[in-house]
Amino acid sequence: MNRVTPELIRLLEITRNLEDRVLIDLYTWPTPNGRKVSIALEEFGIPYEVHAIDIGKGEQFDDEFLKISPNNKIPAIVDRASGRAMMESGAILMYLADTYDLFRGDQWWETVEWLMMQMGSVGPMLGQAHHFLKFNPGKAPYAETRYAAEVQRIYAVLDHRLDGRGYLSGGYSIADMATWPWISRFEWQQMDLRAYPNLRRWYEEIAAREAVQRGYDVPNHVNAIPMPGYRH
Ligand SMILES: N[C@@H](CCC(=O)N[C@@H](CS)C(=O)NCC(=O)O)C(=O)O
Repeated sequence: MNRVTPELIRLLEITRNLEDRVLIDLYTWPTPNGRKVSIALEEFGIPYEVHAIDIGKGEQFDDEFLKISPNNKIPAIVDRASGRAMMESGAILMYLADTYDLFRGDQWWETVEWLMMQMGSVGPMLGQAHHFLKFNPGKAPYAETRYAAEVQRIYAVLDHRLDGRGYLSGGYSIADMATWPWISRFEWQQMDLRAYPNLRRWYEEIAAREAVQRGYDVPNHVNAIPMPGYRH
């Protein structure tokens, strides 16, 4: 029979203190790449402290930040336990999955495959679409055509992958956490999610997660999470 001993009470106190202790410093801004990591930290339940790096004001070029993120981009983290500083959202997500043994998907290498697909295709191509379609329309017709086609191709690939599958790699994983914030900019990409039923189902399901809603508003609230059929 288990007894409540003074040792057990002490152990519970230590565990509670550990839960309150900040483990990770997060340097970020409310963009798709930044939200990948704030959403992950919320999902993992890791106590973290947020440091806003205003990339509109050029704070990513400050000497102190460059020591953590030499490529002058958010997100970046510092793990207080090891002192390790890390840049690159994909590497950070793998580090968290590996360190805490969570959200690895059903098969680790499939998770890595879809995470890398996000890092190599989803992010860079959709990011270019934001530049040319949303912020500079009419300036470069070739680029607009090229990136609009790439966005449509990528949405179709993801929709096909999610046909008969809940998530990109078996269970909900870091691959989904990396991809979802980019799809949340579907309006900037001039995409109608209603034309991609599997991707839309996946998107709405993840949007309903409380950890995702908390992570979306880090370091500050900009807008409500866009939902298909609604305009923001
Ligand atoms: N491959 C990087 C991309 C990070 C990235 O592009 N971050 C943007 C914001 S979404 C940034 O910090 N831009 C500032 C700049 O380029 O000066 C990652 O996934 O972490």
